[in-house]
Amino acid sequence: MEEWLKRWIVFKRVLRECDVVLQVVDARDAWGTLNWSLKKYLSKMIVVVTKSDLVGEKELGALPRTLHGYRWVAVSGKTGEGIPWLLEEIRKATARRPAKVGVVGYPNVGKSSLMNRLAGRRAAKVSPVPGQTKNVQWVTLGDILLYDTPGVVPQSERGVSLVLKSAVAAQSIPSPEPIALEIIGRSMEAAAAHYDVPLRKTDDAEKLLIKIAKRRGRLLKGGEPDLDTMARLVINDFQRGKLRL
Ligand SMILES: Nc1nc2c(ncn2[C@@H]2O[C@H](COP(=O)(O)OP(=O)(O)OP(=O)(O)O)[C@@H](O)[C@H]2O)c(=O)[nH]1
Ligand SMILES: [Mg+2]
Repeated sequence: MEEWLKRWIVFKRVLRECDVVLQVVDARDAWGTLNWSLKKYLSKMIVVVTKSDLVGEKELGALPRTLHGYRWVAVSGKTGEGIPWLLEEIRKATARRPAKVGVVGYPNVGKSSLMNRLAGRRAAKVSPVPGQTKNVQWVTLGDILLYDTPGVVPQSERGVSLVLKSAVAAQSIPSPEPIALEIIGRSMEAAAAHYDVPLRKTDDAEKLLIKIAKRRGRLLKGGEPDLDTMARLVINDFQRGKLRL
């Protein structure tokens, strides 16, 4: 499986399943390293502006109170500055215990360093070369479960256009979910109508795919929707012209 797809899958799982998501950005370029496309996770997201030791008070002070709507806290994975405050914010953000807390962000912003600081020990490998963390790694910190993830850049179009042009068969795609979401996202109304599921205003492509999988009875053993299989079916339908968008 292609590396970016593996990362993407881990990233989406952590976003979906964690109670709190720490989106880590680099203080030297907070705006540039902020993934703008994660708005739907806003309510459980805390933006962590790390490497604050590398910028002056003035630069931090110049950041608005929220970054594109996200509340943020400044820390340093190097000096430990701001870490106790962040821990307090995490505890306040969810009543769930143990609390699942995911750490996401661009490659090399300082996710693993932050996790090590929060955990108070060297649990994850840190490196100046982007792409150090290859898989999700977790540590427990009392009643908090911390998940470190590989860095991802916002979802790119790689591979998707080929599938949309039907140049690649649905069966041969290692991870069909992002592509099916792209297809559904083109016209949620048409997709909802085709699969005969109700469409709510609050639905996004992911919610719709879940509904479609349930409607079609594509479920895993535990009753969870089988998104992988359903995504393949959506791509198939699209490629064969059954699903018109
Ligand atoms: N000065 C300073 N350097 C930091 C800080 N946090 C991380 N670094 C450095 O930034 C580089 C990347 O840190 P990592 O923690 O490995 O970053 P990551 O986000 O986990 O990277 P990937 O796993 O590759 O996505 C390393 O050289 C760290 O030493 C910080 O708060 N201050
Ligand atoms: Mg890392």
